[in-house]
Amino acid sequence: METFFCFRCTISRLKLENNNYKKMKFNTKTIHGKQKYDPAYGAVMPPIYQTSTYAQSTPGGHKGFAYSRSHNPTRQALENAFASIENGAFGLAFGSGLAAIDAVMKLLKSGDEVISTNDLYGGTYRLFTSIFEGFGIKFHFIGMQNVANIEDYINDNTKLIWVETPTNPMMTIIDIKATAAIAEKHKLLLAVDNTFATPYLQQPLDLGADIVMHSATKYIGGHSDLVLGALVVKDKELADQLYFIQNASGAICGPQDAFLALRGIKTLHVRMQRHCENGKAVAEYLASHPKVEKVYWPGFEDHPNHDIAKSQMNDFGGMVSFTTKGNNYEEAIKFVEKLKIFTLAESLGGVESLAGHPASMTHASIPKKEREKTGVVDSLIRLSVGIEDEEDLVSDLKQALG
Ligand code: P1T
Repeated sequence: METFFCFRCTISRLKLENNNYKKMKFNTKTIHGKQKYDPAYGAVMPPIYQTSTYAQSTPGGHKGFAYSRSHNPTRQALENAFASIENGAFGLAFGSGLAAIDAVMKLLKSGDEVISTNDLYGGTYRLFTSIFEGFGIKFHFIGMQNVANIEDYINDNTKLIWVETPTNPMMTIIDIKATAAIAEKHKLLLAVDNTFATPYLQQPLDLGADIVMHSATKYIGGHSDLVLGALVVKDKELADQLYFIQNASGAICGPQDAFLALRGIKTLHVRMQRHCENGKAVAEYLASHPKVEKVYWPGFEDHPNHDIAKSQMNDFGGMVSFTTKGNNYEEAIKFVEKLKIFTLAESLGGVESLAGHPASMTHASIPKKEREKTGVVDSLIRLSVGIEDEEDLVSDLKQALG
C-alpha cells in the first residue's frame, strides 16, 4: 500500500500535462513535444491501446475516449507529436499518406478546381485523376518552379494549391513562401506534401502553408516497417473540418502503427542528419561519374532552385535521382538489379538505402508522355540514401555502374 502511495506521489510530481513548452528546439521536440507520461502508470512511452471501445459509467460518461475510430490514446500521442514537430496546433494521423491526401480532397466539392505540381508521387496523381476527377473536381498539373505560373490557372472555382517539394522523383523545389502569398491573395488553401523534406529540413506552416501532409511511411517512421499518413494544421476551424472527415470516413491508423511512428519521430533528427550527409556524398560521386548524364539533388549550386532550397530548407536531404547517358531502359534495369547494398524496392526514407526505377515502379501510373514532360525518362533512377557507411554506398554504386 505504502509503495503504491509513494509511486503515485512520484507520478503526480511528473509532468502529466501535455508538454507544450513553446521555446523547445526541434531536436527536443521530437522527443518531448506535446508528450505526457501515461496517466495510468507513468509509462514514458504511451502504451499501445489495442482497444476498439472504452467503458462508460453512464451513456456519455467516459474519459474522453468512446470509440477508437474517433479517438485513441496512442494515436492521440502521435497526433500531438506531429503537431509539435511541424509547429502546428493540430495533428491527425491516417492509415496511409494517401488516406491523408484523400481527407484533404474531401474538403472540396464537385466543380472545385485544384492547382497541383506536375511532378509528384504517382499515387497522388492517380488519386487525383482516377478518383477525384470522377467526382467533378478539376486538376491543373503545372510546373511551379516559377510560382508566377500559378496565377494563370486561378479562377473563381479554384480552392486549393497542392505542392510537393522537393518533388518525387525529380527533386524540383517550389518556393513555399511565394506560393503561400499567392494562396493568401486569392483566399485559397495551400497544402504541402512534406514527405521528402520532413520538418527537420522544412516547416511549411511557418512559411505560410495551411496544411502539411506526410507519408509517415517514409522518414517519420524511418524503418520501413509501417504505413501511415498525417496532416498538421494551425487553424482550429480547418482542424475541425479535417477531424470530421477523418472520423466520418474512418481512414485512421491503428495503435501499433501509431506507436511505431511515434518511436520513429524520436530519432528523426539524428537519422536525417546522416541521410543528408550520405545524400551529399552519393550525389557528388554520381555527378563525377562518366556514365552519368544528370544528377537531381537540390544541394548542387546549379540546381534550378538551389537558392530557394537553401532559404527554405536546413539541408538538402537524402533523396537523389539521376539519369545515365544514352537513356537506355534495359541498362537502367540492369543497374538496379546489380546493386548489392541498395535494395531495389518501392518507398523511401528508411535507414536502409533503396533504389527505384520510377518509370516502371512508383510513377508507372502516370502516362509515359506526361511523365517524360517532367523528366521521368526511361533511364531515371531514384535513390533513397540510407544511413549506412558512406564508403559502402559509393562502392556499391561504383560496381553497379561499372
Ligand atoms: O504510401 P503512402 O504512405 O500512402 O504515401 C503516399 C505518398 C505521398 N506523398 C509522397 C511524396 C510519397 O512519396 C508517397 C509514397 N511514395 C512511395 C511509395 C514512393 O516510393 O515514392
